[in-house]
Amino acid sequence: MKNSFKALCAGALLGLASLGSQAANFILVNVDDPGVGFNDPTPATPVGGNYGTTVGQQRLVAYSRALQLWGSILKSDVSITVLGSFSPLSCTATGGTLAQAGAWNGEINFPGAAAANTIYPSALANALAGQDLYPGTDIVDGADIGAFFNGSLGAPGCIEGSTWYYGLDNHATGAQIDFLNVFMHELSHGLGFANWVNEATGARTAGLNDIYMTFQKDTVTGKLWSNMTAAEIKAAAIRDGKEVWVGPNVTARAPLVLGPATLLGTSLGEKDFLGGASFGATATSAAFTGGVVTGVRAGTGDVNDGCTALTNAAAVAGKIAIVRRGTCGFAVKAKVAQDAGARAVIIANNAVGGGPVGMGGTDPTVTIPAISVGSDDGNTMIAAGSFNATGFVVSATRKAGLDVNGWMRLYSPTTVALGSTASHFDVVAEPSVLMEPNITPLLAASHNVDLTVALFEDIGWKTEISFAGCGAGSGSPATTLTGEIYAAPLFFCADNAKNKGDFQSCSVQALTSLMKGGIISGATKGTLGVCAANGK
Ligand SMILES: [Ca+2]
Ligand SMILES: [Ca+2]
Ligand SMILES: [Zn+2]
Repeated sequence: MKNSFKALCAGALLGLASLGSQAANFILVNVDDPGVGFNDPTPATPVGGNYGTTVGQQRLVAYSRALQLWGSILKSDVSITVLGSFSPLSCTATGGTLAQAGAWNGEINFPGAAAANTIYPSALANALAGQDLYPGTDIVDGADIGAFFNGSLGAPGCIEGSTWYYGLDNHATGAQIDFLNVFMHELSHGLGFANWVNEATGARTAGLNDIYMTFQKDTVTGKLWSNMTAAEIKAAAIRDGKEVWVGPNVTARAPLVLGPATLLGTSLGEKDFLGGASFGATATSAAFTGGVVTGVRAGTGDVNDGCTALTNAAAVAGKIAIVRRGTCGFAVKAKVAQDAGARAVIIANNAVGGGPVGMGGTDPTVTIPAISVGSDDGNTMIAAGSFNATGFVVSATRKAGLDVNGWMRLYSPTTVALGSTASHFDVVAEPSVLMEPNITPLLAASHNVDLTVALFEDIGWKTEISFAGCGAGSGSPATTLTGEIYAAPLFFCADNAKNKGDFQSCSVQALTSLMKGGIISGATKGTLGVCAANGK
């Protein structure tokens, strides 16, 4: 089919399991060989609501829960086919691949497409078109998503000391990696939380835009990625802090999910900063409270680069110095500032539009603390010559993860991380969200997917509560504005109930507490109550 694009390469089809009725019905295609992965017969003790008694069963149960959860949220009349595996992936004793997942096929110019000549992941394209646009030569070829997990994790020679936690309650401890959180994250990539661009080259898949990139904006040029050349995309992809998501749903809901940003207070306004330099003392708020003076050196070039002795040491002494990145190492600049008598140093990025950067380098003789600021802020601060800093302040106006315009930042490290760059929210989001590049300890995707649903709605997904037994089309939202999954308590009840009566009383209790907590309305409680009465 000429409008279809293969995104991943296929494995062999060995088994098929259907996962029952949801608004969006997911079909898991188990591509593991007998005896490994999903078929691993090693005995296991039931844990955290996962009743499986073999490693393979527990993998299947946890995998299925993630499909149920997304199935209870997303609306589609077309089954979503997921190729799943727990076979070994590449790894060493200390690191390696936890999972690989993404869209398996893409579609353009189908009935219901909002944008022309724009690639949609096939799960979303099928949902919008109301039909399977590419049945394929077989179920593997025509699948929508591939999600492959590293079944060797924790074995000798493979990320030793870690294990998967297959409980359904997000209670992983210590070195356990919470599989449900990881899979909820990976499945999101396959459902559309990813662009189809190679950020190392700027090249598009088949030379076409994709729906995700139509919401990605570079705030330095003011252009959407869909309006950029490959060279412009390549340059933008590494502008840390300057790549944002401009979809209306994420933009509206992010302030409800995120906490306040910690910024450097100054007489010139609040500024983004980054601490944690690999040299010098720990950066504290007290150390960055007081007068700041721009460092000046003799000679040509950027006289504010702090690479040789400062000529205004008398003004800098006892103050916080500010100098600019470039020509010499960060630790060199810190030492020059220290030698001039500075008690702390701010180093401004010199890359056009660049944000604060992590600062490496070693010099055990550096004893003053250092932080970095972005180039635009840095230029303003350096041009001022002197100003006042008021330490690290909890911003009254800015949320952690949003840029100065209130847009959600996308992950754009200064070195491209293929597969991670741009297709995640930025790590600066706090509390951390599901779609940051790293799975963090406080995530609870068993019942909350924070801003992921908002992004799905931005790219065109319809969402609607559904639960086995109540069918599709109840017309109620599937999550709260902060991403709490309405059906999640009912899944918990189903996990733990011995019989239908148990399930119903548990469900009524769960729904009542949601209503009393102001999470769902009385009307939604009624809708879900019908589902609950028919479930289990
Ligand atoms: Ca298909
Ligand atoms: Ca974070
Ligand atoms: Zn990811």
